[in-house]
Formats: sequence, structure tokens, C-alpha cells
Amino acid sequence: MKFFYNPISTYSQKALMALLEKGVSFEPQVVNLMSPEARTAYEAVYPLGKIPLLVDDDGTLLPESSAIIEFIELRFAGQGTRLLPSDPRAAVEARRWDRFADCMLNEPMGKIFFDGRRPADQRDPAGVKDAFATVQKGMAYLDAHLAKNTWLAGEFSLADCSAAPPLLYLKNVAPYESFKNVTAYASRLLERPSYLKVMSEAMPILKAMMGG
Ligand SMILES: N[C@@H](CCC(=O)N[C@@H](CS)C(=O)NCC(=O)O)C(=O)O
Repeated sequence: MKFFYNPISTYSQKALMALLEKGVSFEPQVVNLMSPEARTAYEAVYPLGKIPLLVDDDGTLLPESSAIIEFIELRFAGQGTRLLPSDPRAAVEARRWDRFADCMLNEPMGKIFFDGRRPADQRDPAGVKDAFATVQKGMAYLDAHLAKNTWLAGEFSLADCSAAPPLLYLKNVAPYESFKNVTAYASRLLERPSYLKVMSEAMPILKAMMGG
């Protein structure tokens, strides 16, 4: 299987964490969407041009980070970390926290992060204000949940693969140290080899982007 991704893309990191947790072998294909030529070449593979993308050995395209994780969980059910519980209610809990992480953390984090990199006359202050408000609301909700839970949905799951990447970026974009349970959860995530591997690929590129 080929895995198209970029080390600093949060949705790529989410799927990459899952591949590593499951111990799935894959052929990495790094895509640089900042390069117009690379973007055109990638859109010939996947017209929507979004990463991550898994391409199965028979050429079937498997886009969308959550769908990729569901696929590898089903395909490699017996190996590595189980990322979706078998109990229906527990599985729905993992899926809804996955949606929470994408919608309440990852999307608004991206809005704030990328807006800050735009020229001043192309910025969207109202949209950024809304994004901060969404993150604050999400953090309060998450912090209350983590007061009683080690991971987002029972055992470590799909949902934790989703939450880990935006939490890394939010440390700088919208610091959350006042949310003690989220901070402790972020430290627990740092104990997972999958997260450390994802970070070790991303950090040098991020540091170079931010000017060291
Ligand atoms: N819902 C998608 C979101 C993927 C996504 O937006 N990826 C970003 C990188 S983190 C991307 O490809 N951006 C390029 C673009 O929008 O042109 C998923 O979960 O995979």
C-alpha cells in the first residue's frame, strides 16, 4: 500500500499514527502541496488534492483520515492496537470523539494557523475569532471529559489518533495549559511511540518553517 502524506499535515499525522499503532507496512509518498508542480501531479492521482490518501495494492483510492483508519482496523483486525472497539456503543463513542477532534480542534486550529501566514490584506479576523471561540469551547468540554477518562473513548482508539496532532499545534496557536486535564492527556500521548515518531518527522520541518 502507498501512503500519500506530508509530515506536517495534521490529518496525515492522524492516519500515520494509526498505521504505526497497527504496525501496518506501507510505502511512504511525501507530497508537498506548497509546490504547484507537486500539487498538479498529486491531483492527477486524487483530484481533490487532499492528504492523506492510502492507495491499496490493487490501486483503490482510500482518502479521508477517519476512513483510512477504519479501513486499516478492518483489514488488519488481529494486529497492533485495536483502534475501534467491537462493542457498538463503545465504537460510536470513539467515532464521535473522532468527529469532535476534527471539528472542534483540528479545523479551527488550521484556520488560526493558516490565517496567520496569509498576507495582512487577505486575513479573516472574524473567522479567526470564531475559530478561537470554538477551540475554547471544545477545550472546556474536553477537559471535563478527561477528568474521568484516560483516553477519549475507553482504550486508546481512533479518537486519540485524531486529537493528538491538533493538540501539538494548539500548544503554540492557542495555549491550553490552564486546562489541566487536557495538559495531562497531552503528556500521556507523548508516551506513545507512534506519536513520538510522527513528531520526530514533523518537528524539524516545522522548526525550519518558523525560522528555527
Ligand atoms: N477530511 C480530510 C481533511 C484532509 C485535509 O484537509 N488535509 C489538508 C492537510 S492537513 C490538505 O490536504 N490541504 C490541502 C488543500 O486543502 O488544498 C481528512 O480527514 O483526511
